[in-house]
Amino acid sequence: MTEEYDDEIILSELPDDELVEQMHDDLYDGLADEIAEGTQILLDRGWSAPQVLDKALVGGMAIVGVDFRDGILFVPEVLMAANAMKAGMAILKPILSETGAKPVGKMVIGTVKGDIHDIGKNLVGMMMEGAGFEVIDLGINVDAETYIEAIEENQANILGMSALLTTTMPYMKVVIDALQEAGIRDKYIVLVGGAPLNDEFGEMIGADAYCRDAAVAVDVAKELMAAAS
Ligand code: B1M
Repeated sequence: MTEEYDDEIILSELPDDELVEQMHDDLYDGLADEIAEGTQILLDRGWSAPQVLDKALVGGMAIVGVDFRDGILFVPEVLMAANAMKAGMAILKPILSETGAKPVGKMVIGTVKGDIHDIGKNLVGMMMEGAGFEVIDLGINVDAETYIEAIEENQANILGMSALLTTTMPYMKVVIDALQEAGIRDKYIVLVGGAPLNDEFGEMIGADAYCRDAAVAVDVAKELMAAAS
């Protein structure tokens, strides 16, 4: 064994708090295999999937976000970090989306036109599935026509839109206006989310609710479904 291997960090030997810190570093460095390994270790130690997601993955991505904003990290590095985050999410997905119950409703979700950020949207989809909703994910860069076709064809109850850029969030209003013009706005619950949004924006564009995070999206979806029935 060479010297360099002597220094190798064995993730499974770290106590929980150091492992989480190491995972933040590994996410920052875009190390997908290590993130997958760390995620599995925490689950094996009895952490719940939402705990791992929140503390190890979302917490790590928040650090990446700050350094991206400050010009310390650039798009290629952030893409690597996003891929590493997805490796962890792939392990959590079956747990977060597992449900024995029959679907409580249908949601069509997508990231709006011009925007390719999909991590938050994917998370919302997983959590909604976990809460018993059937989720039809349209992916990224979705235009109004595609959203409308999908909700109508699938007879969905909820339309979910995600936007992470201040330049793409106004497109949500374009979609809602298109629903109005087609005379079908009141048939659907429209939920919006994404880091640059807030309650006022949601209200201003005519959405039924702005959802701060995936857990809120689930709660609000359930509440509004119950109120509509
Ligand atoms: Co981008 N990016 N990015 N980026 N990126 C942000 C958003 C930014 C805030 C970074 C920064 O400057 N600090 C900034 C936006 C600034 C602004 O508009 N004010 C930014 C920028 C500028 C850009 C580019 C323009 C950079 C460039 O090219 N120069 C470019 C745009 C590309 C495009 O979309 N056209 C770009 C590109 C990228 C990557 C491709 C490198 C990568 C995306 C990879 C991917 O998604 N597959 C990326 C990433 C990773 C980020 C940050 C670092 C992290 C986003 C993320 O995944 N967060 C981000 C910084 C940040 O947000 N702090 C940033 C983790 C995720 C779990 O949180 O997405 O907020 P979030 O989702 C949450 C809630 O918001 C909510 O629930 C989720 C889970 O709890 N939610 C919903 C989200 N969607 C919802 C939908 C709902 C309900 C709730 O529907 C009902």
